[in-house]
Amino acid sequence: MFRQKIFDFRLKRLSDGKVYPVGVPGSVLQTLQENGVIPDPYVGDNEKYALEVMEEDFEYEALFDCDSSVFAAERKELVFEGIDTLGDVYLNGEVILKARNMHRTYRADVTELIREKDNVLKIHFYSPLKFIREAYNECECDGSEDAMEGFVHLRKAHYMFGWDWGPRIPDAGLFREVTLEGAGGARICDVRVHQEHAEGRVDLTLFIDDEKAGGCTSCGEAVNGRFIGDITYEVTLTDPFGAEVYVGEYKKGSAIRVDNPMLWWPNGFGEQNLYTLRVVQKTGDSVTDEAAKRIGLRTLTVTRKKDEWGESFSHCVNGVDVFAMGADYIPEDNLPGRMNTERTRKLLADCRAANFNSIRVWGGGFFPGDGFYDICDELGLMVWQDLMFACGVYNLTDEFEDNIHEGIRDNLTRIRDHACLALICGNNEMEMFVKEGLWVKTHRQRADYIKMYEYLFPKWVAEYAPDAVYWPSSPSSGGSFDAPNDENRGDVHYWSVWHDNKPFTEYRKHFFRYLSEFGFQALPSVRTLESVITNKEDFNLFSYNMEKHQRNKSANSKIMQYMQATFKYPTEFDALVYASQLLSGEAIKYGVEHFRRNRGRCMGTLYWQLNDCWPVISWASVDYFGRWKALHYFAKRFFAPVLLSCQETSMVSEGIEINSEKTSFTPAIKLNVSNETMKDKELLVEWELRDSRGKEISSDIYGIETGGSFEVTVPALSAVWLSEKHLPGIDIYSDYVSFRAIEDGRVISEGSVLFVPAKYFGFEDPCLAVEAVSDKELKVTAGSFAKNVEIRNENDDLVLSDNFFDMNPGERVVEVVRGDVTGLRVRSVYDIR
Ligand code: BMA
Repeated sequence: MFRQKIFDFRLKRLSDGKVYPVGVPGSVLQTLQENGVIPDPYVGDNEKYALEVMEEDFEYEALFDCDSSVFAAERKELVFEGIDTLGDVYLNGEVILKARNMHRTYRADVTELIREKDNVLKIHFYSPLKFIREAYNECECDGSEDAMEGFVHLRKAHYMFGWDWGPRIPDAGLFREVTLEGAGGARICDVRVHQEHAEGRVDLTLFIDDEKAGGCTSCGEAVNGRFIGDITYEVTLTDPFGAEVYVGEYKKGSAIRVDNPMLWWPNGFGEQNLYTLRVVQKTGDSVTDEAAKRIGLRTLTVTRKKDEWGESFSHCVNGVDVFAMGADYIPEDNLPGRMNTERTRKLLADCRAANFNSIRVWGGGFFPGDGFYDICDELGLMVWQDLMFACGVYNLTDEFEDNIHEGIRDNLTRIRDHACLALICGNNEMEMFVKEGLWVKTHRQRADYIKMYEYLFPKWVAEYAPDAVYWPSSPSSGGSFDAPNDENRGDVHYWSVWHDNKPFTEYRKHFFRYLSEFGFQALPSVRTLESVITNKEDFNLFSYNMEKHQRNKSANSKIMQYMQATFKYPTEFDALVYASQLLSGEAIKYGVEHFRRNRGRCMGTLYWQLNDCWPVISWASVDYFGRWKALHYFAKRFFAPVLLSCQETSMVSEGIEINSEKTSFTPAIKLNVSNETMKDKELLVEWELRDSRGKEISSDIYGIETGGSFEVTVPALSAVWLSEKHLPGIDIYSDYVSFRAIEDGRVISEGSVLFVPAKYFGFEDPCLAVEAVSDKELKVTAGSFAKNVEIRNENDDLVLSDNFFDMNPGERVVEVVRGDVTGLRVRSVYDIR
């Protein structure tokens, strides 16, 4: 097999005939912006110019000669990894394909058309806006009001038409590579690996060129999915250290045995061992094709067992039920050509750094590239993969069915052998919404829901990814409109904290089996906002340009409402950013800690959302530029493999307000250690009551126990409660409890709790100071108790080993993970005023 990349394209704007060089991957809008034709669509309200442009049609053109090796090959195919979206493709004047689906890999046999020299590859891109408008006029199918009317009709990532965190910028172009392939009489279309695990061994069966995958329309008679003629396969399997564990000819149906397999585990449970499988195809004596893939030896299923609460739901890896910890992933850019593996690697490495073991690819974007899954394999992130259907009712015509079938087949065959693949999910939120009748206009649409997600999709998954788990929707209890968001079964999206304005404490009333969405918005760093809001006057939460970067219409008022419940009014914009980030961190922490304390009943928390597709106020914990918001540091702490947390009885947990008739309650703490590792843990747990200066309060002041230190054994994969301590008579307005878990002399988890909202607590000025001890280490000092200490640099792009942490008076050293140490600043909750 010979391959030649076609990348030298030019973009023609048909309305004025102007021509620009365009990168592949790349796009129309990216090119127009780079050439100064349109302003940066992310700045101010510039998205309107980008949107206007997308009313037009565009043309891509590449002139190329064939590499002699490709040209000499018997069969030639053009492969398009990503066409966005409506493109008629011509080679040397003849139509070779009509692309209508962004979620597809297109192949066209060009053996007859290709010339040795001067080939002309042309793609006519039609306006996606015109298309959805006309389609909607013909058939009123509805979906999320944040996206443009008619978006459901086009197999193009939904978020590009707008979302409650995304702009309306439906770009067009080639967002992935184009390759010309030249093959001999035979080629490998596809290799699927099936694993059978037994005690001390794994048997691998290969399905080479599986005809059913359907991805090889052009293989022709020569191969056609069977071992025919004198085609043979040689297989090499190498272990994670590069040692060959199998080399030999492969006979269809036989098994490759791996003794003493090195298993693949998600982050926190073991190694991410990856084997490499190489398949060499020979026709007679000559090598006609080769394929390679990395696989992890593991079983990865979902455990659903009836129990006293309902039915469990957890990922089961190599027979072990694990607690999923992570977040929901959206596409990393609104201009998809700008995404690349390097950016993705940085983002996913930041997930691992925050102790994630899971990630959910949300269904309103597009399937990530191969690099994403490779990195998840390497980092040990289990992938919950939605199929690309979200918040919309679809018109299931025969044509639509064929189109989505091809898209699902292409992607499942591409990703199915990845170790990280934990689950394939039919859609985002549609079982729940169709049941409620949201966006549903006809009985037929309700019937089509079942046909798509509960008949066609499971059938296609069984065909193209038979070893993967299929789950009909997120959330779901298993399908058939049977209480999709039931808290006692399946997965749940819980939004009452936030969308329904419920206090953080509301999480504690629930014991979800697996929470796949819950979230809380925060502003990104001022530095991030400065990239899109250029006028100083606009640095006001409710200004026109700020609200252009806040796409959830009631979100700013929610931020302010929760702010009022928790902090003093932040008079400076920069303090507002900080306080809003703390709120988001506290909210999700409140939830995750509670769910981890109830490990067993609860087995997963994926918060909404990991990342952003442009600079915006959103639920993300890492912003568009990769800056960590407070939530990401909070996540690192609340997803720690061993977590010491405190369920406090406070004014907040008791729902008491200062002007309530009843204001008395007995403050209390109940500590819990959750151990999400495979090892039993011997820990020393300490706690003490302290005053607002951070001084330990001795037991005779209130005549109660005011501290303790004890050894605890926490079995692997369990959560253990320590006995509750009542603290009657303490001064809730100035006393707090500080606690920590110590393993082998090292603090591995710590925190503090207040008994009143932070706004009423009598913080003393902690006189914080920070200095760089070296390029790699910073030292912070506090004169008294400091809550949520944040250290920043000039560019606000520091990533530290810890940040936004609570500090008793004294010193603390943190490591610099990235960013330089110039212009250091430090603040704490004391500064929200
Ligand atoms: C969820 C998601 C998204 C949305 C988010 C915040 O339910 O599935 O559709 O962005 O809520 O509202």
